[in-house]
Amino acid sequence: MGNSRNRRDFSLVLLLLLMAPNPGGSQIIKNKTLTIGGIFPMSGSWAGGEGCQPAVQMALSDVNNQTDILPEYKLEMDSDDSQCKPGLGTKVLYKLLYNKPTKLLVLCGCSIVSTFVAQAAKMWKLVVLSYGGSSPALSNRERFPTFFRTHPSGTLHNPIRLKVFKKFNWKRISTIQETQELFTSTIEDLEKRVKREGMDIVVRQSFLTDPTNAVRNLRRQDARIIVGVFYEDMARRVFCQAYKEKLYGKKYVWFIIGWYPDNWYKVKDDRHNCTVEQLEEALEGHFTTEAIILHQEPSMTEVGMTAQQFTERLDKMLNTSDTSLITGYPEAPLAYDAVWAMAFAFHKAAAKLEERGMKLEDFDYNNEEITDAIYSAMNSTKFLGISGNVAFTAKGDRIAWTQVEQFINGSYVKLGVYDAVADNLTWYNKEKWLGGRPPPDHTRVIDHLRVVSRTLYFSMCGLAAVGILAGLLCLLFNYSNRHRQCVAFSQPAINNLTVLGCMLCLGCIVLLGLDGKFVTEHQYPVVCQVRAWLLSLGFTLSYGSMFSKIWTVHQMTTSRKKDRTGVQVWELFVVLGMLVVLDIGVLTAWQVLDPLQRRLETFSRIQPTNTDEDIELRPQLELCHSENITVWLGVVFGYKGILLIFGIFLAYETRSVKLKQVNDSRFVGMSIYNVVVLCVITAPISLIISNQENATFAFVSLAIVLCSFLSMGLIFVPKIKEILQHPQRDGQEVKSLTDSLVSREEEERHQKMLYENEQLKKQIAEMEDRVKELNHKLQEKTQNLHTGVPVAESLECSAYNMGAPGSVQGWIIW
Ligand code: ABU
Repeated sequence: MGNSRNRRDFSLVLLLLLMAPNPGGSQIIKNKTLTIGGIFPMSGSWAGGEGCQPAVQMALSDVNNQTDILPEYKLEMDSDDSQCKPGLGTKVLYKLLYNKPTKLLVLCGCSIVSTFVAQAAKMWKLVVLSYGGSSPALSNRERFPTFFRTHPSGTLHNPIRLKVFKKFNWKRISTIQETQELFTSTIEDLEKRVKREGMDIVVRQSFLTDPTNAVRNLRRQDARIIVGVFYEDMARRVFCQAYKEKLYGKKYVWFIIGWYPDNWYKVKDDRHNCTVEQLEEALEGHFTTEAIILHQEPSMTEVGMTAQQFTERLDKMLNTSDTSLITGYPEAPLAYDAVWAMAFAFHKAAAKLEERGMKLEDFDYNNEEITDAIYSAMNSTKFLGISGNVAFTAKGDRIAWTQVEQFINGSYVKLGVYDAVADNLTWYNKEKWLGGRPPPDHTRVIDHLRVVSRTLYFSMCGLAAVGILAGLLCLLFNYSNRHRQCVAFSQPAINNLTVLGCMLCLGCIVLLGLDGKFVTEHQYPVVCQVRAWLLSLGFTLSYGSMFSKIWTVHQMTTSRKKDRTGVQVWELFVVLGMLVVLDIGVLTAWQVLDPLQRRLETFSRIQPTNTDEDIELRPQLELCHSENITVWLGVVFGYKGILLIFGIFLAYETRSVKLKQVNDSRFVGMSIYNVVVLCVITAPISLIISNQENATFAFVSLAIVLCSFLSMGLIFVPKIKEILQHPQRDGQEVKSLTDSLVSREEEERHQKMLYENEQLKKQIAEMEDRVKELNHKLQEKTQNLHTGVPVAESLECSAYNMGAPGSVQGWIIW
């Protein structure tokens, strides 16, 4: 308490002294010199020396002009350029250490140099004060025991970033960083904080020298809210790549470090190939976060100047019209205050040392007491400087407010300030969004159920309805013409079952197109099961009845039973019944053991074409599925396939059979051909295209419609035609349909008899020729009787030549 009052009194006195005019502008005589070392990055990743070195010079001159601060001592500085390279920075440190005079403290900037310098300096008991070291890693007292900085730590940006994320409800954050301890530790701190708030770092990318792949990966991984931490030179390359990858615009929000000079992207840089306009386009709308490092009030500070006066003096020193291109210009107040902090600390330490009979100039890199005195004086230093309230935490860190700005139309607009100590964010509501509103933190993925097109569905239902109606008419026709021979001899009961089967299959078309548009998730499994039953039983009834007919015809024509007289109807029903029982058995087992369920198949996301909203559609398709569906389909397709193959064989075998009792067997055979061909095409193709809802539905429905129409047509159209052509005929029907039993065997016998007949005719013709010849010879003999040739001898020869007595030839001759 007393300590803090002392500090306040000290500051007040100091302020009054500083503000008091130097009487008569008299020459201030300070006869002793204290030398400090200065390491300035004049080029490289952060060329902050450009803006900070003049500020340091200004501060040294201002301190030296004060009689009450270090009245005996004049501060001098030996400095060199580190190019923001740790190796060169260390070399400069050694040069400072090994060259006289002894340095009492080292001022440095740029985190990567500060880290090396601060780590080495402890060996020389040297206090290091950084005006431009933001690395959170520097807040490690064990590693850097003599380190202080006026530059706030990079982690100071994270609380305000978090506030903004929360404000706009962003929970999925992506990061991209240059691989430097400074940035890695900033991102690690951000990750911890983000997790604590229930958010997530979803993408983390880093790069060493080339950001191309890291930026590309951000795009690939759908990064939207991107925190980028890198030096200014890399920032230009990152945004050039972001421009090329189109990782900017209304869907993206970039958060970058705010300590670059305002026109940092306009600096000529050969390491990227984007124009300033392109960079400006990519940068539009990005956010920056930074510590507030310029006193915000117009009031006088404790270093005898207002912030405004400081800026004017610095601008004059820099002698440039555009300070927005000078790196280190924003940090210049930190450099200026660093010198003042050092001066106050030396002043305090000198007084303390004097009590112990020691002096600051006694320092020789071994004297721990002097280092401790400077260290504790620095620790307790507190004043209102150009950069605001200067004070150091136990870790040597600077405490400061932070601000967030947005790049709107080519310039930075302050959106809000955050006081981390009071946890208070003041927001000015000046943000602008390229899309008119804050973008979401990820692409909104909307599940999109792929359903059968309504037009297709209702068209197929219409066709199915026509088919069912046609089936009903066929049933009616069968009933009303049951006494006509062409109907009565066609096994009308079996034909009715064929029609019924076709109607069931046609009805199934309605169920095939029932999807999420019409039924709920819970109703869908029922639809699946009813579909399976209807289609399977419909097929068995229609095809099975045709099969049983053709089977019976085949049995009839190949039967060896002599007493077989006609078709037994019960035989037809037995065959069909067996098939139906088999079907019911398999379907029941399937239903009980492994019932069909609704399964959603998900496809790769697609971009909707009719909206420019940041959404993607995830297509999903409802499918009927059961655990062992392949086994069940194998069983069902297996026995139905065997039935189809067997059916086609029987149809071929009985292709020319005309059976009175089954007068339409040849049409049934043709119908079987059709069904087999359509099933053989449809079954595998529908399995292959099962993820194309419209194509599958159209294909299967058309196959059902074709099978049903052809089957009913082939069975009923000839009968209808016959009845229409001969409406009055009763009991006599078309010959082609009702011929008597003629089997292929009979046909063969008939052919054989014809052949034998031909052979006999030939033999008869030969015999007749022979008879003619003999008659001719006889006539000659008769004439010879009158000329003296013996008749008996002549007859004997002829008889011998004609064959044995009693043979056909012989019989004909005689
Ligand atoms: N504001 C500049 C910080 C530079 C650095 O930490 O290296």
